[in-house]
Amino acid sequence: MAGDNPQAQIEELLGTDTVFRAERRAYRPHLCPALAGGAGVTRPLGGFDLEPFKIACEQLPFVSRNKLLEIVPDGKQTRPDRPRRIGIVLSGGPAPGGHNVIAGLFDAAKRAHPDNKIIGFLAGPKGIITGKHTEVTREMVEDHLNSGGFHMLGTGRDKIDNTEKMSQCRQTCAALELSGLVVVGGDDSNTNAAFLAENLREAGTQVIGIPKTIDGDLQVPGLLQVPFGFHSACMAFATEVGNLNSDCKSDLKYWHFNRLMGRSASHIAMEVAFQTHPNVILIGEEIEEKELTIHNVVRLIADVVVERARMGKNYGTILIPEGILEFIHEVNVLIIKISYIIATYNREAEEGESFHNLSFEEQVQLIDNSDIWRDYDSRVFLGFPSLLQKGLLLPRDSHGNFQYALVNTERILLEMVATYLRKQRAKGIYKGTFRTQNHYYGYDGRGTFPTKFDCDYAYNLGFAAYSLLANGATGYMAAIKDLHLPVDKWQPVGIPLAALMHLEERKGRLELVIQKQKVDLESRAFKILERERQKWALEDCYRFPGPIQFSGPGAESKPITLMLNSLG
Ligand code: FBP
Repeated sequence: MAGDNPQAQIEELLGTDTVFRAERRAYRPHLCPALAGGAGVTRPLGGFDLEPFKIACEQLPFVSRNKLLEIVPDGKQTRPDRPRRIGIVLSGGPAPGGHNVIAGLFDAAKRAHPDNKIIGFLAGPKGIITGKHTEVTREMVEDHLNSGGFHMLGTGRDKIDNTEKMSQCRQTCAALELSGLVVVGGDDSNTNAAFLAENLREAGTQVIGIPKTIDGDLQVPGLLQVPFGFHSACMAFATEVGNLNSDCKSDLKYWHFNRLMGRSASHIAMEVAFQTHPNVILIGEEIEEKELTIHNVVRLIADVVVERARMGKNYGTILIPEGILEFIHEVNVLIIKISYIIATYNREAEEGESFHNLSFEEQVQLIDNSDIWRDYDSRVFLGFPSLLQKGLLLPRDSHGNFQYALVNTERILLEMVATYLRKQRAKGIYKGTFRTQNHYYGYDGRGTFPTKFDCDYAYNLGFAAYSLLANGATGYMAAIKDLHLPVDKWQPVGIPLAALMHLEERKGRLELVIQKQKVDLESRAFKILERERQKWALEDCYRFPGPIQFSGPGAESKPITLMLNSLG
């Protein structure tokens, strides 16, 4: 403490630099053998089927010729003949570990040549379009090492989706004399990376993508098990759900409805379920396969509530992936149709007009008048609770995606379950009490401090990106293979971006984008979940993972899903 001086004591108590952050800054991420000596060299890697679709070959004629690469140690430690200037952009939602990608890229670049420079674009892809940038310094890197968020540079969701924006990016890269550009992002951002690689080739700027997203849906079988950020966000959500398990088991009076971020796929919900053993866990992909309606989903939850009430247990925890609506067929059809109607209206609207300037009644009217809207659609729409109707009309994001994060799905389901239980009570089937709390975990977990796994992983990705650039690669995603093994067995690779792309409906049109990976219902992890959750429903098998650990044995944890799927 600062002696007897009260003012100095106050400053010390309220200082923004906590002991916790200082301890984190002191940690040096571990590098895998291929990168420990500095940037590695690349060589072809066989054994994986990565043929791009014809449409990818047509739209990306140059980068679609890329073949899978592995990065191995550089025995000769070759230096580049001239210093490199490399840009980096953080794109999409924040994910814990982003700062370590920058640190890895910076350290690899400086090790290769002291005059190498890293240029950080500000506020996401818009920074490239407008040329807003800053030079990344050693101080910035040290200050942000092993910390959460993307605040060193900021982020954004701008799409480089027309020739004008592409030419602005080309001008920026040329003006800054960038020989390389690293795009840290999810499926949409890596789609940007593929098109940038194709278009900046002649200008001499190579482009490498980095797999980031807490959603966990950027995966390539056998090569990329999980993107960085997923583990940390899941652990942050699991801490909260574990605490609620503890509360509901103590107070015995609430059902906690928890919606978990993660956009469409249910990877996060599944991982948090393994971490916490809730009473009910919904998996979107399973709901889709079983063709459940929203009323079936309500029944699924209510049946557990009724059964537990018979056992005198009027409490529990429920996990709801935020993207569940996409997997309920009758809801998804409406999402797709409404997205198309909104996109068409906005495209044809006069300057200053937009679908979302209309009143709710006008929006419904407009939808009703559309050629693609059937009477059946109206009947389904009008049968939904008003919260769901309003949710379906919410604005789409800049890529045309439905914004699941904005819909209170947990409240919608909670209210529908309550209505159903009232009917069951009237019939004498349900005699329990149904007191509820609803929660949404999303932005909090996205901004958490990274786990040690994500710190090491993201730092290796930064090194891998530099290695790919130094070897002349462009149109690749840097990845680390065999993440379930210790760091000294990790294998960095370069995955051709074009081979990951397929056609998807965006803003009412088919577009070539990186394909998201949903939960595989045949995977080992899902089969285990299917078995275990029956026990979790009625018995109280709650698991309390506690906060993210950075020292001690708990610090070495990895995603349970990843570990289960890699069991022999
Ligand atoms: P990325 O795909 O860019 O990583 O973003 C993931 C995510 O956090 C989703 O889980 C969530 O649905 C969405 O972003 C929220 O977006 P926004 O930040 O625009 O509210």
